[in-house]
Amino acid sequence: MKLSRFLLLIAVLIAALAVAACGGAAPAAPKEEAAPQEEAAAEAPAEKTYEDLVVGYAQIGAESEWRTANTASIKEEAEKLGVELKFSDAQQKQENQIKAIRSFIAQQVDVIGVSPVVETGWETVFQEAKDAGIPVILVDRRADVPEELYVTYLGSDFVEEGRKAGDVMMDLLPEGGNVVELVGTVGSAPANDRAKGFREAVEGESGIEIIASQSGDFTRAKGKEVMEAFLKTHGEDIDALYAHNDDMAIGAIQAIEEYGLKPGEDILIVSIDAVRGAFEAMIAGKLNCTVECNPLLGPQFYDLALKVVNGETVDKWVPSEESVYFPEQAEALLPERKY
Ligand code: GYE
Repeated sequence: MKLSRFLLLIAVLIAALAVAACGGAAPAAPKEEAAPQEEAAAEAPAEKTYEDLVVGYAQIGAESEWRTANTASIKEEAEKLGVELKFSDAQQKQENQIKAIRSFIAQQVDVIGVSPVVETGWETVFQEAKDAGIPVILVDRRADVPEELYVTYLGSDFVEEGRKAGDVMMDLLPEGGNVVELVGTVGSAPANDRAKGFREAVEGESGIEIIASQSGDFTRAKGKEVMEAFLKTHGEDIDALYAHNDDMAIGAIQAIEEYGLKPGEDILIVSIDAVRGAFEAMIAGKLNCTVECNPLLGPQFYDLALKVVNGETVDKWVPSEESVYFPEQAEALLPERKY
């Protein structure tokens, strides 16, 4: 074979190989890969967006400044995201919350959010939601039910809040003293846990004695009423008050003033929530400390709701981050406070 022919043959072979490699095989490959992808896309349900979400929310009521801020956060965030929200106010009655949940089930909402007013008595209705395939998210307060009956709990560590309040009380009363306690709603998670955490902190060598403990149901009116009764019985023997929320402390402040003593001086006060009213009371020198409990749970709630309906796994507890505030910081911080 002549050299020129041989070279020509080589060139033809190289060209043929090139066509086989690029032109021939290439179109086949994506076809093979595309097929399973197309199949998967056809099988998987389309991801929901916030605009597709229908959420039922069984709120407790409007017992405190905290609750008002919490409700506003849930409603405003729904509006902002385009979520369809069915909101129910149970006026602090468990039976109303249960009714609301049943009506959300009947309306086939995508997700149910609930702040259980008390811890017990939820199994039946949560099971009904589960049977209907509707996930339940506990917001703000826990319920005493088996874990498979809710997808997640979004809220605070109330025991830790109680411990923080107890630590502050020990700093305020280094020699110990007589403390009266205004308890939250009987049987509610924050009342149970804030009582527990406080006791954990002060028991032992602190010299702090809880001489009276009664529920003020988380409201100003009841806080005032119960503080009046404490004063009637114990009068000037009371060194300090531990209130499970700011509203009851604010009610108690009135009772103490009407009794003729100085709140914040004659009777030291530590409470929980860190609402604006507490900052104002600290600025006025009538409250010695407030432990923060964040009510602005709307954004995290809808984020979780969307993840849950789209089949994503979420943690069983999503805690909120919180702080402790004293009178010296109150004036500077008040303008920034959102609740
Ligand atoms: O501390 C109180 C409200 O559940 C954490 O409920 C919430 C509590 C809050 O009424 O002010």
